[in-house]
Amino acid sequence: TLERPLSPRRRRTKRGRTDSPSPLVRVLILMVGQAKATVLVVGLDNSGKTTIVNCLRPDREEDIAPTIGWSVSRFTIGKTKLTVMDMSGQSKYRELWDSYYTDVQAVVFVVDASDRKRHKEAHGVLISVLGSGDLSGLPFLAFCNKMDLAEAVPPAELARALDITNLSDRAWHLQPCCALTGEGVQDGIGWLVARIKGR
Ligand code: G3D
Repeated sequence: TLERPLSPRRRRTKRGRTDSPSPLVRVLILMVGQAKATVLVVGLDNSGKTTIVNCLRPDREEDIAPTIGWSVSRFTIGKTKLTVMDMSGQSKYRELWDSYYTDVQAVVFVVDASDRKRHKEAHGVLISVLGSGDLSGLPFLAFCNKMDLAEAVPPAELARALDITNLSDRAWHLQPCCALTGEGVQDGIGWLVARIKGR
């Protein structure tokens, strides 16, 4: 789905999010078993990590708290338990990240597609994350977030800016999304869950 445009928005809840997974994700949910997984969610501050995590939680009424340092969230998709480590992208916290790289089964990297001037910085962070030995070979999902904004770059352009297309040592997927509405988020996680099960 690298260049797939976002479809017209699905029906939304009063809080502005889609209220059911797509048919594709429902099929993936049926396919997954009892696997437990720890998923590392990283990205620059303000990229939308907290919004994505809250959008996936069954308890959708929870308020979105600002990310300070790091936080751990647990939620379930189908029968697969996911633990998400949502860490601030602010540079003063980055040295904390690698202490959470052990016992991780997948990596999610969130990028604000509309913030073109920070894509180089995001690329630098991504290099350091994917360069960690603890994370080598793990399935890698990149969310190209904030696709609802006019300034958002096309996913293919973001893939070039982050040099994702040259990744050959792991399964990867670039998913355009809008965390505010949930569009694309569950599809991306569905891909990740299927990859974790397949390992
Ligand atoms: P972080 O956890 O990566 O730091 P947040 O980022 O999830 O806190 O999101 C930062 C800001 O971006 C929030 O706005 C949030 O509402 C907004 N945001 C997240 N995803 C999207 C998206 O897909 N589209 C748009 N337009 N905005 C998004 P505020 O105003 O609360 O700071």
